[in-house]
Amino acid sequence: MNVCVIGMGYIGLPTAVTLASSDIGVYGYDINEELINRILSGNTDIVEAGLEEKLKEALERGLLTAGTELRGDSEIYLLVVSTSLDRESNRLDLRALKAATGDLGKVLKKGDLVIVESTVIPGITEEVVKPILEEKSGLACCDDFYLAFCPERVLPGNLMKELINNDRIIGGTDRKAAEMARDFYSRYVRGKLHITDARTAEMAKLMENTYRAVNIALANEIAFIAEENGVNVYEAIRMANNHPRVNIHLPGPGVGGYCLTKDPWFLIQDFENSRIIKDALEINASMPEYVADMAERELHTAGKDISESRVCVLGLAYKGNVSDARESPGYEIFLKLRELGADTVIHDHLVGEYMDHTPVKDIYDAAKGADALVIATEHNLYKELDWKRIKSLMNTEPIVVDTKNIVPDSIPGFDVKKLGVGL
Ligand code: SAJ
Repeated sequence: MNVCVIGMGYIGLPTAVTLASSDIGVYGYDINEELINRILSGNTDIVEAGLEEKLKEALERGLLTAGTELRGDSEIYLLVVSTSLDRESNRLDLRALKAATGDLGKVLKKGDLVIVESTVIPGITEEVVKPILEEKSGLACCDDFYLAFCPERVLPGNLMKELINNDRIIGGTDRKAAEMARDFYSRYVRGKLHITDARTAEMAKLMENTYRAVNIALANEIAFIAEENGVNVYEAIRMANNHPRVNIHLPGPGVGGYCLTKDPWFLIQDFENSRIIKDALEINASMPEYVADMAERELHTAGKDISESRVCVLGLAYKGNVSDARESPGYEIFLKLRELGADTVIHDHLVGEYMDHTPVKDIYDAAKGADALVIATEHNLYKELDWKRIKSLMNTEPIVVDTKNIVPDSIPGFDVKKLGVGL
């Protein structure tokens, strides 16, 4: 079996490496030459346990090769290019997927199986991918080649394990395509493989991430209510979640990452009457401003004006212990604090550069001279801080605003304010 992975990004590269680790020959294709060269030298920017060593091993064993030319010598083609959100229209941008599909159509052969893993709205596999492949190849779908949609569902931070252990939904454009895709995934996936049609699978993927985004919005709103009622939201959530059918998520500084910020928009892009999903997106988007205002209030209580204060945001990554800063709530908080006039610095030891901004790598350098620390990401590093040392570096009456509930409720010498914890 020889598989071609089209798009060697956040999902494509770990998938290619996982396939090679299962003794499947893989060719990784991407239009980005720099990325391909980095991969071929055994390096990656993606911080995921086991990824880099497995990449090196796959290259050494000759099971993984990669290039910027799409070849026609595979039997299975995975389309794993990123599908982005057009921020102007809040609609799915299909340009990358269409271009990759067009390239694939030119090399497609009789008997090949194409699997779309990129997140799309219902209908795209059958109404966009299929006609492009048929037109470019001159072949007929379901007769000459086979087409299925199978969304990736892996959690960044635990990617290498989830690629193998998670259940998969396989949406075939016909039964044969679904069965061929199931045979393929059964070569390396230990989770269950659920067969359905392509349109249902496309919709289910969007529903999964929307479920999570809406539930985080609910947790955020509950945090506001807890603050007003003098309740500790984390304790209240712990209690409520004792109920066998309740699973309240955690509040936070906003929802980041490449998935939960865009998939709910895809789901409602042609559904004007959305109420709950739209509101949830708004609540989540308002959180960075809410957190910046919290910091301003706490500084004010300590007799300090934010425009004369230095505030250090801890965490540029969109969530704990990952290097990915896309749609980072920490960055949004950083910008809001600047708007409020604060002298602002942002720390992250895992993120390189984001939006032309390079975070400070050393936590103790970042805290120097600060009046307030705002914790925006649950990096393990922030759970093990030497508070005595931090205090000695910061200004008088230092403040900690914790949006992730990771520091102690009280720290000697600090005024600690937690999101969702009322007095
Ligand atoms: N967050 C909260 N409260 C929570 C959980 C998360 O505020 O209770 C925040 C995080 O801090 C982060 C954002 O939400 O900013 C998203 O984090 P996440 O861990 O919920 O999810 P992602 O975006 O890293 O990955 C999601 C996963 N989807 C689901 O769990 C339904 C993953 O399985 C998908 O594969 C991935 O999206 C994707 O690629 O679609």
